[in-house]
Amino acid sequence: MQTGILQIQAKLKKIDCIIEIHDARIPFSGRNTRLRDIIKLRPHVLLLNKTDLTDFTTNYEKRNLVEAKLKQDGVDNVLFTSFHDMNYDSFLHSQILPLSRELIESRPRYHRDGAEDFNLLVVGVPNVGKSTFINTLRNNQMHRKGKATTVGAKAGVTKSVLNKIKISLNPAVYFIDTPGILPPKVSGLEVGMRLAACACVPDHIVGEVNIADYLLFWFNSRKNFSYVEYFGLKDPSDNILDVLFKIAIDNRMITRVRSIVTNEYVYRPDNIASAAMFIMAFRKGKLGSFVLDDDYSER
Ligand SMILES: Nc1nc2c(ncn2[C@@H]2O[C@H](COP(=O)(O)OP(=O)(O)O)[C@@H](O)[C@H]2O)c(=O)[nH]1
Ligand SMILES: [Mg+2]
Repeated sequence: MQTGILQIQAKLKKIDCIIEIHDARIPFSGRNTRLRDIIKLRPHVLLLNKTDLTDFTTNYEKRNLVEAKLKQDGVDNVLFTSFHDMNYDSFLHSQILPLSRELIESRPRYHRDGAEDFNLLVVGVPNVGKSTFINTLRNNQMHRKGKATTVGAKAGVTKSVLNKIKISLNPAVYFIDTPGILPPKVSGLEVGMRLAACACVPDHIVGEVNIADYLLFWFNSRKNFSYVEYFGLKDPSDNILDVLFKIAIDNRMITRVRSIVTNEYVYRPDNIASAAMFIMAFRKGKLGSFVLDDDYSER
């Protein structure tokens, strides 16, 4: 999993600013600390994306707290985004471009002094929206008439050429068109569970039932019982197997297993399928809008 960092380091020579994307539901959990060493060399903007799944859109106090805490950690430039509902043109021209230009011009450009173009690299852990962002940029540019679109690699010199998407003419600003994939930093069980809940690590690694169990614990400990109504339960419960059993029965999620006692097939509620349904309800925002990292002071 180190390859992500190594690839980014290799590209870095030609990069003027790093745009890191992370899931807004976990502003602190899972961000790669090794990136910090890299960031010190380059200007850095953090996009906290998927704000549509959080209450950052309405709770400005929460935003300010998160920004202040990130600042303490050395992250000075934070933008809140939702790639699902945003005007990319206005985002680029009124936010990303002015901010990255200001950052780039305010410090020496290692290896790149004298270069007239600006290269921006998108990095982040899996599933935070890197491809969504880059693909939209690429599509937007392709549909623009009369302008050069993506700058492809030239035959034979592929190794030294970065594929770039031009987003501004004067000065020429490019996005490198493949993102840097960072391995999530799992510094403890709780962080691992939050990353898993946000799909930054594959479900089967942590296990669907474990992820659902963590979410149930998180909801109950915040006295948030939206899952009770959503899944038509009688009462809140802190027993994940009871909850999954009910969801499985209601949704006819049944699996056939061979009994070790009788060696005959028996039908059982499918806990994994109902756990997946529970997790999906959270991920799609059906249980409400949340910031899982709500214990700032402990982090
Ligand atoms: N709700 C929501 N989902 C998003 C947003 N941006 C991206 N996604 C979804 O998150 C998933 C992962 O996105 P992707 O771009 O593949 O992430 P990558 O792994 O970082 O490249 C996809 O299902 C996207 O549709 C957003 O702002 N809000
Ligand atoms: Mg991707």
